[in-house]
Amino acid sequence: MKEQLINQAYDIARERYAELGIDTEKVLTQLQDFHLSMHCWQADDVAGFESAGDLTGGIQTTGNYPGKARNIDELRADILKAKSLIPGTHRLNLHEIYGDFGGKYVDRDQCEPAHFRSWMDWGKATDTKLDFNSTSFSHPKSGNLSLANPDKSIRNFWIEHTKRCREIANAMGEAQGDPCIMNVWVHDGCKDQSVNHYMYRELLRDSLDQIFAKPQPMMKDCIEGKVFGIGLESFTVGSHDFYTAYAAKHGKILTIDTGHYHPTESPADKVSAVLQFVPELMLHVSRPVRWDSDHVTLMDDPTLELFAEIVRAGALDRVHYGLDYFDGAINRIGAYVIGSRAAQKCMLRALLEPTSLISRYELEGKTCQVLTLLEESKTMPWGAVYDEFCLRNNVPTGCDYIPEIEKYEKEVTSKR
Ligand code: RNT
Ligand code: ZN
Repeated sequence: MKEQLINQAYDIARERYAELGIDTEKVLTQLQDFHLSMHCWQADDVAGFESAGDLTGGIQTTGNYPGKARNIDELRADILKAKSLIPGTHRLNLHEIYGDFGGKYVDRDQCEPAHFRSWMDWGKATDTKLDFNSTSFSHPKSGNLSLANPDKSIRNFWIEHTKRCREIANAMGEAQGDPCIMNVWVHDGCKDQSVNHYMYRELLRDSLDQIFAKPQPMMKDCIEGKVFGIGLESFTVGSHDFYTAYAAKHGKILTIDTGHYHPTESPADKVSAVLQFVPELMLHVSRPVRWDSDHVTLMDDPTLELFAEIVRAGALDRVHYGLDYFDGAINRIGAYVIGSRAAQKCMLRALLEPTSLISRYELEGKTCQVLTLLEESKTMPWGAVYDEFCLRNNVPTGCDYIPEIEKYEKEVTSKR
């Protein structure tokens, strides 16, 4: 019955969109081809399996909702549960601290592909391609400076770590026959007034040059800047200017984390600017509430605008779609499902925009027509198209995933 209603609503939506020259069947195929890179760290508040140490490095999770994943098996089960409620096929983005260390302490300058072999097997078995991240935070040598540390031994330690991470990423890429996207984000910065900025940035640049010197054909590097971190408020070595310039000069992928900009700055507006100079983008889709708070992604205006800008730029295949939020205050499976589905809805709405029609009006100077189309697009029946997408992917439509999440909570996560 419900299925029938969804089909009927979709049929109507298809005709409404056809009037605007949009083929919803084509859009559904495009959406099927839109793969998120789900971040493993929402499942356990960025704890990882290396040690029981605190989360450091200028990032924080708040909340202590019960049931977070405590080990690799729980984390894998949670990810699979979440994936079963999200239409489409998606990647998993791992941090180095999520290796399969077999109960041993493996320091960051000792990690190797073997520690991720079981992840690669799991990826194959579950049709999940892997992406990767070096981890400079939550370690006794993290301090305030890692790759930009004037102390040679500490800097070399992190250079070694990051080089090894590229080896691991390359092995993942080989195993899955598809490049693994590896992100480098380091927290390096200063809490208070400081004067050695040129030196820190010179050191970071040199560290990156060393790290990237070896070609790794089955992985791609991306680099992520930000404005500030908690406890490192006054200065960030890896600022946006720094990484944008580095990525442009060396042909690296730039990571845009939507929580990493000044509050009135638009991450969406970066897309058409930096894609003139960098080959590709990696997104970290998040939701900053007053600061880089990493709340669960929603279908909000900044995210809609971001995906719209990618589609308008014709850059769908030059972007990698990572998620990056970690809310410890709500059901973590729900956090994955809400955020992933929200990102998909933003992409769907971007794909359903009558861009060529709007573009024509714009070039003819018909601003009223442009605004009309943009405004009316908001209330077009895109929701019926998303429901149909869920139906065709055999996942619950609308709020129907609530009982599934409640059941998993009752039977699994509440017993942890
Ligand atoms: C931190 C960055 C970084 C991390 C993850 C865990 O501000 O956004 O991407 O969130 O690597
Ligand atoms: Zn990020």
